[in-house]
Amino acid sequence: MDKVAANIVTGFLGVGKTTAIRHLLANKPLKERWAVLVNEFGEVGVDGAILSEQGALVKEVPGGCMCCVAGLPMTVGLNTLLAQKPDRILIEPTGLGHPKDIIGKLTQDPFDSTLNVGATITLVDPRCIDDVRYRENENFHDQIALADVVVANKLDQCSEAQLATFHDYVAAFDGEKSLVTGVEQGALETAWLALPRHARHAHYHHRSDAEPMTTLALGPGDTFTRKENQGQGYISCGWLFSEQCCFPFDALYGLFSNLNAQRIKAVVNTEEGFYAFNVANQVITVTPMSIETAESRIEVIDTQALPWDELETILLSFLKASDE
Ligand SMILES: Nc1nc2c(ncn2[C@@H]2O[C@H](COP(=O)(O)OP(=O)(O)OP(=O)(O)O)[C@@H](O)[C@H]2O)c(=O)[nH]1
Ligand SMILES: [Mg+2]
Repeated sequence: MDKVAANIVTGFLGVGKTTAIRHLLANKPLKERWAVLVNEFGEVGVDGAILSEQGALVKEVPGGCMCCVAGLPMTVGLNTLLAQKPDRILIEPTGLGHPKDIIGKLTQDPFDSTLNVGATITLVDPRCIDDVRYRENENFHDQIALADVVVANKLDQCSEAQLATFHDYVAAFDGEKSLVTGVEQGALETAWLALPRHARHAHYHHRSDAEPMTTLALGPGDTFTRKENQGQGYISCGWLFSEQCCFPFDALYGLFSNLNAQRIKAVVNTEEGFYAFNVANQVITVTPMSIETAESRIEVIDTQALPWDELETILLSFLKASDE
């Protein structure tokens, strides 16, 4: 049996992984079918909806690092995609995951007989390197250590000096890199996926602190449900709203713009249609989507617990106001 090409596209929370995978999907060879396995720290899973817009086969593993959540969601997700015989699988681990263990798991039994894992691409926001909170973060470090291709993203936001610091920082890592470069808007070239992978002897260790995975779902007649997650110094709260819920666009935009959270991601049914809302580095991006009916998903991530109840009251008040 031919092995299926696979690549990991990794990088810290909000660096632009999903944007980069969308770009790769838009530029893939026309004849090929590509699939995406997307893993999120938050419980509701927002990136899957964003990536599905690109017409790829998508499988989501929400609720924490996919090598940690028990119940084999990563194996189940990969097998579901492999059963559809794609030409390539792109894997987006959560920015708050364990890239070493994920690569280890993908390159050993049983996946080494079905997947041909190519270059691992790590995206980095050069502005983070001067910030000790990132530099001292084990995942941030591991993601660069394990990369074959290191790409500075968000070049539009960073200075020449920050870019020079990025190149010096990456050059100081042991081990060969196939390419170190920079882009805007995750504009990765598909040819980079075929660059050589340098074996790094990562070995998968099953984590004993694994939490069982449960998929967040609405009960019959429920308007919404919510779930929090916590780990690696981050806390998230995600809400899932029923298909009937419709939010006022301006009120939601105002709320997300003023909420002081490290990361907000949402795909929401608004009075103006479906929109993806994204906040990273205090900058909000809004993208119209072609979905017609779906549940609305909102995920907020920060290093501390935010007043989730208050936030929920505000979200529900928007629904009441739009009913009137
Ligand atoms: N200014 C600027 N914004 C960018 C660039 N690339 C991505 N973004 C924005 O950064 C935000 C996060 O992008 P995503 O692609 O969702 O990032 P991610 O790494 O998948 O995020 P998580 O999955 O939550 O870790 C979005 O608002 C993007 O529009 C860029 O080159 N420049
Ligand atoms: Mg993402």
